[in-house]
Amino acid sequence: MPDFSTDEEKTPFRDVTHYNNFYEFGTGKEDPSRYAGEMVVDPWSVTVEGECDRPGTYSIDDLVKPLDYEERIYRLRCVEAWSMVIPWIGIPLADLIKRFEPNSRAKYVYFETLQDPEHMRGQRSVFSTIDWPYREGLRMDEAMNELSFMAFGLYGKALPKQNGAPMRLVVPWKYGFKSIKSIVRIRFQETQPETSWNMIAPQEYGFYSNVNPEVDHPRWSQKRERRLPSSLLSTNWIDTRKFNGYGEQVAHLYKGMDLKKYY
Ligand SMILES: Nc1nc2c(c(=O)[nH]1)N[C@H]1C(S)=C(S)[C@@H](COP(=O)(O)O)O[C@H]1N2
Ligand SMILES: [Mo]
Repeated sequence: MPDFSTDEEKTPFRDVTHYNNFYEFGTGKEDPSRYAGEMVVDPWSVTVEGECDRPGTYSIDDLVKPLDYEERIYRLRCVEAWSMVIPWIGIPLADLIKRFEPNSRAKYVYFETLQDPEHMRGQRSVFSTIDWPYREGLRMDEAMNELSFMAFGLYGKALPKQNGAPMRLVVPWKYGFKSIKSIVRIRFQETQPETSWNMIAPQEYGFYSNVNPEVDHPRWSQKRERRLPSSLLSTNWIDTRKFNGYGEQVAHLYKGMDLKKYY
């Protein structure tokens, strides 16, 4: 299965779990590993609503148990110009979505992260720019693409809390912020959903946000990325690839669209 793997060196477990973005626990890269332990993930349920024939509240066990896990080794490219290679455990997002039987009005799927300020200190911070809960979304055909993945684990273990336990999205051809963590709500919609970073700064973070080295972020270049781990002594800069190297599987989704405009 060459499409779902890579020969590139995997980022060590330690870096995958101690250099994170999860603003619910603070904006520092080590805040999530330090504080996500406070998040309560058991019990966990996910509300499914909107344009589908099987709405309802599902326990995480209901969602996970009947399905077979697979491993996928994907590149993750953050919009901040660092990247990792992570072995995820999970299921194709399409398989999960089909169980809810979206109807013909479902053009987009929206996701929401847990909101629990008592246990998520970043949600209590007066400096926070995000209007909680963290929100993301995909066009339906993007969500049904074979690459879109719902992860329950990494490196063969259940997802660490700082990586988005118990269930997070992985959309490897888009900037990392689309891969929303600790999901509690899935909604099928006719209209394009509002998404957190797009609401904060639409000129910097588009709804689509496909990885594209030809379109710079207004404040920095996207031509290259720092492949982790890196230190002051050794920084591994590599060229960023269009669609993060997944163009063969996804470029067709954007035919006729101005990818610069939709950044
Ligand atoms: N709920 C939530 N999901 C989130 C984020 C966040 O702050 N909150 N950060 C995003 C960003 S910017 C990135 S790069 C990835 C990082 O995933 P990782 O920490 O597992 O590597 O998570 C994404 N998902
Ligand atoms: Mo990111």
